[in-house]
Amino acid sequence: MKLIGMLDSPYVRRVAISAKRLGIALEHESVSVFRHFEHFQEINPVVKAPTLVLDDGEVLMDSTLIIDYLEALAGSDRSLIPNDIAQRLRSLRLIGLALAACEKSVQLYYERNLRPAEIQFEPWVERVEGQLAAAYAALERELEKQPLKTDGSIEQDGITLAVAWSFTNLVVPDQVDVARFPRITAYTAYAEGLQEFVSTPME
Ligand SMILES: N[C@@H](CCC(=O)N[C@@H](CS)C(=O)NCC(=O)O)C(=O)O
Repeated sequence: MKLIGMLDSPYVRRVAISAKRLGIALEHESVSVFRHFEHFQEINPVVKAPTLVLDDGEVLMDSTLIIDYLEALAGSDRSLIPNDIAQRLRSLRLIGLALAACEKSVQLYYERNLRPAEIQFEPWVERVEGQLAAAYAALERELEKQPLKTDGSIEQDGITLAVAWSFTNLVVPDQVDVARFPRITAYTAYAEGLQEFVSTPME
């Protein structure tokens, strides 16, 4: 199976890291949705990263759906989502918040880098900035209530949180005041030191 997309996409990176953690080998092709638009279109006409091309040529997109498929291939004993219903709920809540942070960071990045300055719409930018800050504030509170383990293990909530924070710091660093989010910062430093993260650098 081949994973298509650049690792500077948090969505591509969470799939690549999850696959390693699940013990599933994926080939990786760094194709940009912008610089290699036409080549990407040949693989997936919708041009969404990540795209997973299965061995029979079937094409799957959306990081959460791809991870769901990889989870099923790996089997429930390797799952990165807790089975216990209360822990599962918390994990899904963290993942949802981290994915919202990814989405808002992407929107700010696109607004700043794709839309000409003269037609930028400040109320929209402020709205997105507020949503991004709210997502990280909620995540910081969640880590205060119940820290994620830093014993060498990591699950989908930790993967998505760390990937999101690293991505936000890369593309909209002015949006993240590290002093306001000490737990997220410390957890991300832990995660970025794990072998699966080190071997999957943002390009
Ligand atoms: N919900 C999707 C979001 C994927 C996404 O928006 N990826 C961006 C790259 S970071 C992309 O494909 N952008 C090109 C476009 O939307 O036209 C997921 O989880 O995979």
